Amino acid sequence: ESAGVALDAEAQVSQIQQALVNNLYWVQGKDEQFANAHDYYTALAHSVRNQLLQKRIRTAKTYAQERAKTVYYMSAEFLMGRQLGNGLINLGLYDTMRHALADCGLDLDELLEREAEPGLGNGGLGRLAACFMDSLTTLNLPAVGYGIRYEFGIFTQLIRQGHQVEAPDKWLSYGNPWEIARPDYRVEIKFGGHTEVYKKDGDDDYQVRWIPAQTVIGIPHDVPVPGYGTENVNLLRLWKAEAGEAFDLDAFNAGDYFGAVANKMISENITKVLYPNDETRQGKELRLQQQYFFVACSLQDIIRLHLRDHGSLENLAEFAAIQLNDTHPAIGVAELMRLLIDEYNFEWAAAWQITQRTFGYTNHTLMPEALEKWSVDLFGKLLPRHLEIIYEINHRFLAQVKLRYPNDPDRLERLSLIEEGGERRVRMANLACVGSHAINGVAALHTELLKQEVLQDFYELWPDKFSNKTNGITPRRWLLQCNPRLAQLISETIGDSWITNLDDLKQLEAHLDNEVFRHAWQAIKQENKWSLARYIHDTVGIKVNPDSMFDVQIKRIHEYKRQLMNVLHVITLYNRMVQNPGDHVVPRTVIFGGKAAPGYAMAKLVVKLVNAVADVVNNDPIVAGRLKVVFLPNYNVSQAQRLFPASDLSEQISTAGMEASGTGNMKFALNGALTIGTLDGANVEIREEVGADNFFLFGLTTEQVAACKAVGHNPWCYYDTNPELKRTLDVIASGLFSPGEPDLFLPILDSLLVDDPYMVMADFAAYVQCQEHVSRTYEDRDRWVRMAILNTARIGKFSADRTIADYAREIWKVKAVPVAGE
Ligand code: 26W
Repeated sequence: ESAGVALDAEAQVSQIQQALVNNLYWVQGKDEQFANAHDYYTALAHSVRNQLLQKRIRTAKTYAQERAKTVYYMSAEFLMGRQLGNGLINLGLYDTMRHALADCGLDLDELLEREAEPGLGNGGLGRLAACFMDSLTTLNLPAVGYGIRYEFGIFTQLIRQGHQVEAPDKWLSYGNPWEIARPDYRVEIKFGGHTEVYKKDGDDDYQVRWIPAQTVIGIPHDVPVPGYGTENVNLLRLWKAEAGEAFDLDAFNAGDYFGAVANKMISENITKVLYPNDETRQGKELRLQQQYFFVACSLQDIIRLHLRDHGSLENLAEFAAIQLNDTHPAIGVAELMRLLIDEYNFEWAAAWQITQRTFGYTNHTLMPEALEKWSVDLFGKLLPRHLEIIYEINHRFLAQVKLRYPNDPDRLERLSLIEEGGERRVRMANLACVGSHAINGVAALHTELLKQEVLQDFYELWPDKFSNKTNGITPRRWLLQCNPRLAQLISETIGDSWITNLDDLKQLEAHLDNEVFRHAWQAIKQENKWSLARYIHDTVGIKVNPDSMFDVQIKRIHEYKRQLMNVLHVITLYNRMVQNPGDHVVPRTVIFGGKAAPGYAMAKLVVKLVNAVADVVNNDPIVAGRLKVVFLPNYNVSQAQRLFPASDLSEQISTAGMEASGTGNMKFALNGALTIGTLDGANVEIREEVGADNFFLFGLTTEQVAACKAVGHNPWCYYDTNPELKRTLDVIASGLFSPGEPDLFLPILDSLLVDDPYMVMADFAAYVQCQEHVSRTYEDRDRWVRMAILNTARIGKFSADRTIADYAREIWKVKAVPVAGE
């Protein structure tokens, strides 16, 4: 029996090696003599991809046979992270592969590093979509993720003289082994032109038709999405825009060959680059084109598949659940109506019922400036038929509202899909609410605030449409893959069921009093910190002390996330050392990572401030290595996978009521970091789960922030009454961090002292005091380790498997369709 297993394993290893050599030869066109690490990576990627495709083919057959209801997750962003390591883990091949490669003198870790990161998202929203795809497949739920194949993903962040500089992200330049283009499933997408009324032959009714001005082709690129320990493989289908077949025949015929080819670029621009704005809207025409393009492509694809399996669109909602990831795909509501009415001859009422039953809408932000609104003018030029349909939806909707609230013109104005007064604009959140049967927020607090504030009128109209679905993360990438040492210790201690049933981590609590276990836990954190220290040294040349507390804030740079408050704390610690060099301090390494939107001046200035403070603090002998500040350039998913396992302290310090959920907060806790945080987003629920004793809470609550603003927040009084805060701002004003540019940071000081919209001044004292408590706790290392273990043990709720199971049961009504093994 065991000899048979050993033989099988040996056979598997030699099979893997054979496949690798074959792919090297036939895919890369090289043999072992000329192959470099990248060739080996590509060959290996093809081996894994081939296995995934085999499973994908069987999955597609099973789903079609079973006529299964399918989830279509529409998202302008999918921040998938690297695929090779994840594919190996999900296929159960990771260890075998490592040995098979080592046998040929190859290092798996080195090959994994060769993969370009597919950065097709900005931050939380895109990464959530990626975690959801992993969980959908792991739960055997039939699903397709629909999105955009950006030729350039989120920009590469460089730091030059402490300033952020953006460079293009050429992630496709060495090819992409994970995608397969499907030109046979191409679709045509129209833009512009006008509409006209006509009479169909033999029909008394008038119909509308759209005479577009331009046609673009959408080519699907399929990426297989494996699940953990399952035969199922779902698809991520990303659309690339190309010019129409005879893209400009007239110009060709007129002899303008060059002009015709140049014209091609206009179409291809649509999927050229990801907009790098997070939470701020820019009413750019190209962005609306991107949104319509991928949604229209996806709806045609959904309809093609549905008609193939079910013959008629009458029952679309029974077999298709389309989820709108924020309002970016909300134009889908108007597009499905157009398809049903103009192309498939449905009556309005029937089309509307199908549409509403098919769509669900997830809101991801409370920030008013992030709510998408498109100028009616721009909208009508690009999508004239859709604008008509939106007006008709609005007309019928408001008539219904008027019946319910006969004398409430203000309410009508607020609910309208069209914002009046000034430039008229289409409100995409209102369109999404009206066109969906389910609306959800992404954390308990966020959903409550949606109901009470941003979407209050819709909540009063349809309370039953609303629900909460607290975000989650995939434990595969965010523990098993990124923290193999901790994953192994956990599996040795409680078994490996936690990988697909994260609540089982609770069993770790029984081992809390086991000293050997606690020491092993601490040793792993220490090793992870050593390896991060090496990475920091290699990337930015800073030597950090691995025995110091690793205090980490990694997320997009945004004023509401308050990286500034963190820097102010660092300056305060520095001031103390300068004033009282002999005082005892708990050594810290404060690590920042994150990108600022290229047009967001204040966020970019914060990046510069962090780097400037680092320059001073890291080089002052008085500090004597007790405080180090590190800004890691180009934070992305791959870097995150190094950071979470090595963190001691997780900074989740947004102004209460502003962070919808956060998901990094969950990744830290899962990897045994303790949180210092406000009562915001999912922090509230994390604290509930891990226990108040195991969470460092500080700061104003949402209600207190609102009350403070209502009476008129006066930041000056904090400056006047808190000498340490005064000193900290004075040091910035002195120019210590901006030699030769004394006014550089004035906009930051102005913002803090004039209106302080994010309540940094109001929360500062509480934050500093809480940080002192953190330091004292860290000194009692055994206590800290116990708290860390409890964080990991009690974080099970935040598995994306739980989140997806909730969506599946309560919104999508989809059931698992497991694919049988070979
Ligand atoms: C139109 C510009 C724009 C672009 C992106 C507006 C808004 C966005 C996203 C909705 C921003 C985003 O990523 N939101 C984050 O979503 C995460 C997943 O739900 C939450 O955990 C974060 O709190 C939220 O900021």
